[in-house]
Amino acid sequence: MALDQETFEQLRDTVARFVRERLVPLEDRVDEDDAVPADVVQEMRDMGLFGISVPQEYGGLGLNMEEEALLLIELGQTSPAFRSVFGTNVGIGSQGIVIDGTTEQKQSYLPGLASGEIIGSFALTEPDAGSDAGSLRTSARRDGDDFVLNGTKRFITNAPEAGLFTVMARTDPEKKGAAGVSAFLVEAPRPGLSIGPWDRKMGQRGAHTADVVFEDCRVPASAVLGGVEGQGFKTAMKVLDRGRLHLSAFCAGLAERLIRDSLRYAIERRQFGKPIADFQLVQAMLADSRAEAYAARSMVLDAARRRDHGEDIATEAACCKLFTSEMVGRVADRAVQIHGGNGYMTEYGIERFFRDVRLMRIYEGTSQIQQIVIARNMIREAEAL
Ligand code: COS
Repeated sequence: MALDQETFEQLRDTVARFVRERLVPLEDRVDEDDAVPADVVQEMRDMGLFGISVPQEYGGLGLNMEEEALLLIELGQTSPAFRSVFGTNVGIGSQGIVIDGTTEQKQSYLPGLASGEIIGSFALTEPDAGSDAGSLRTSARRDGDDFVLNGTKRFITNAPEAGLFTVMARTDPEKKGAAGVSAFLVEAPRPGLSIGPWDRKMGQRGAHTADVVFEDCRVPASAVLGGVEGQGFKTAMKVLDRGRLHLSAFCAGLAERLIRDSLRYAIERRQFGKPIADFQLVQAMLADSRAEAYAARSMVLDAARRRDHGEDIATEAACCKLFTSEMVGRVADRAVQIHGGNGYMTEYGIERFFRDVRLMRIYEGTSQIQQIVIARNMIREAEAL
């Protein structure tokens, strides 16, 4: 454990109480306003949520992956929009710097990301480069001591709020695939960088995504992450391995919330003269959800511990993302079913979760990409024997 057991348990209790008492009552309002209230964001800063994964020497809490997963399971007990406020700072918006940044880059950016003063964002996806991330076309052309960026990034989480983007761009136009890609740390706002209007989405209202457009946007050569060109794709993959575990833990938490709501409803709701929880067909749905959520929690914590022990967890992270995101989709579907007509109505909030969790199977790598990663790694390992 990175924190001593008692300190960590206190933190976990504080987060669980914050979720229960502060965030859950705000779920409808966040959905209606499409925004998390500013005072709640400040409370998240004060609790250190923006910096849970940033090393303590740079002002964060320096949690290990297991501790982060345990906190994310607590944070999954409410609307995903809340996690998105600090999620990029904890994951894809900071970890490129933590994993591959130079000492100067860590000193410049990590304290601000950890405190939540700067919002970090990760710009990989493009209109024509989603699952095939290595085919990205945003270019970074060397010009004296600078690079000049041109291109469009799509669906970028927290782009409207971001003060720092980790941008994957092609520095070597001769190399078509992953090898020609470099990562840049681009501060915003700056000339040549513009943010599109907020995307209108199926769910997760309150979490914002938008296009990020570079038009002759000039950045100094010192903005190359780690100071080495051609490493950007690998950095992105390492960041995503970690991000996939983070999201998997979150899915496990979301499932627990949906199961709790479903169980309570099944006990209170009466039909045919008794609680619907007495009916075995309802019990089957509850039991399947419980068993799957337990499996999700167990596999996430196992993979997190392995990462903390220094193991390469690319395969395990993909297994977790594949299983937990599909699992929470099934759990949400059963939650709607158990709630019957009420599950379809906005008032109960279950249909909102149903829409919110649909994204889990798509972002940070679709289920199909996770399957490809798992199978490719299996074949590679077998061939290496
Ligand atoms: N960690 C470190 N390095 C990795 C890696 C990982 N997890 N995965 C791949 N790499 C390295 C490879 O070793 C390879 O390096 P070498 O050329 O030196 O051998 C390089 O990166 C290219 O890898 P690969 O050949 O596997 O790249 P592909 O173009 O075939 O793409 C997939 C691989 C499909 C797995 C990748 O494009 C992907 O993850 N796509 C999904 C993107 C995504 O999740 N988008 C979500 C939005 S971002 S929030």
